[in-house]
Amino acid sequence: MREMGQKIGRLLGGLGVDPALWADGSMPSVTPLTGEEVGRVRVADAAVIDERLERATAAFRSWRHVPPPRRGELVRLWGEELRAAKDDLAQLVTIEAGKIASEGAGEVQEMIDICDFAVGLSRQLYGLTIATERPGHRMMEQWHPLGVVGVISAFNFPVAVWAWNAALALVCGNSVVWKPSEKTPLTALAVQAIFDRAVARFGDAPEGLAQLLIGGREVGEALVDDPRVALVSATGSTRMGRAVAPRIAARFARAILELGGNNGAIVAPSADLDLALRGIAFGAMGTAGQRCTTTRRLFVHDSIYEGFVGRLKAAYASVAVGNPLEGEVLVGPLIDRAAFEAMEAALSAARAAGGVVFGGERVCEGASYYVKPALVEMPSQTGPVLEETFAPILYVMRYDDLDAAIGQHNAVGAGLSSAIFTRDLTEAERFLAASGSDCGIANVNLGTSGAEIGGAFGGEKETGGGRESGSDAWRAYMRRATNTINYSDALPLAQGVSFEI
Ligand code: UN1
Repeated sequence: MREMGQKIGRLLGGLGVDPALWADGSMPSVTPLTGEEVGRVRVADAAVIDERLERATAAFRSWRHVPPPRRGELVRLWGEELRAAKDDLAQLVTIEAGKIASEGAGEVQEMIDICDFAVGLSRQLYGLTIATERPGHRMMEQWHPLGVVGVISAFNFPVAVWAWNAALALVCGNSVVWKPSEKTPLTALAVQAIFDRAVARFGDAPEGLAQLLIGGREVGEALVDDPRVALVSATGSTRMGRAVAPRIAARFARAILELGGNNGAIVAPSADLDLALRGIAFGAMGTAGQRCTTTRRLFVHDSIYEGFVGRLKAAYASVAVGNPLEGEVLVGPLIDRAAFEAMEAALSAARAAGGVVFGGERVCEGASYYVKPALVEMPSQTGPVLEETFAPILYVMRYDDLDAAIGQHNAVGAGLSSAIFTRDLTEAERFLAASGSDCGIANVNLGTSGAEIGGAFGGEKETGGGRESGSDAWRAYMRRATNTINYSDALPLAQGVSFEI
């Protein structure tokens, strides 16, 4: 116990986090590696929330005047600080979220990548020049900063999701207020300290440009309801999204919602089965099944079913589960007891619906929750298969007709990520076509998880429709103004309307 506390203290101290912020507060931070408490953080009360939102509003008012490439310079410095802090921050992610070392490092790399992207973007916030029907006129679009951006993030990507939002929001001229998951406050404190170092080097950034609000549901609700917050970017369950979306809509604020995923993959007869096996193993078991992009449903063609599922089971049986600080494991712990109970409940429901469960056992007792990933052969897509359970459960089903399999694939509420493994071009294209996968992400010959930052990230239907990260996702963080300028002496009206006075 003492050892883990000391390690955390060393890491946070090295990253410049004031011990007063995490050592004697009221909210415990627990590591899923052992179930021990490793910190006690201070929680923002209503007065602190109000003060920070006031500061964020003032910061926005000044930051919006700073030229975008100069704003990009802050993000460039932030990326440098992240590079320097990568190993320590990755270890904190491992301790607080339970990720294996390479996934912890990968998550910090994702932050660095989005910083690089945002620096380039800071010179590319392009608007269009549009052909106008009126002589002596010019029509164009401008993209202006939006306001205070509220970010609500989940435990499973405790640092990268904030970075996707913050890096874009900042170059777009906004200020940011972040409510991290209650399960991962220490990584949030570390990230804030790293960001503050970049601000110090930058020199003249307004105070309160990016701030942290640690706390429970009430903090998230404050961001959702406060008229000072122009955009709420929320990552979490569909249930959470259903609760917050109408409240954000009621005050006509903007929302980016990244909600649940119930991601499916299809393995077609022509697939490279070695590659498919690896793609599915990482997608389904990686991060202990706790990514929103985790592969949860698998449709395998009848003609290859026995052999392929047999190989998959062998992979499930051999995968190393355990404490990522103590050895070469591929699957770390579930985040907490509630996650374990949800997994148990889903497996019972699957058995009741005729499923045959392989794996899924808890591998140690005590206050931590390590489980063998579960593969469940299902007679049909029913019961728990239709829901997202945030745990390593892969439901496997047979198919014989691709169109029917795509129909089944799309017959769930969520619409985040999807994949097909095939070497048949027509099958691949059918999966990617308008009548194919209905997800925001559709891949061929790679798994459902592990997207890179250059593409827009997000999904349809109950996933919420939001897009973050690359491509033109930045537009959600700005407001568009259409400007028409008349440089003639006449006033021709559009659509040929005549109005002579
Ligand atoms: C999430 O699980 O909330 O595509 C985000 C991926 C990661 C992001 C996941 N780049 O799996």
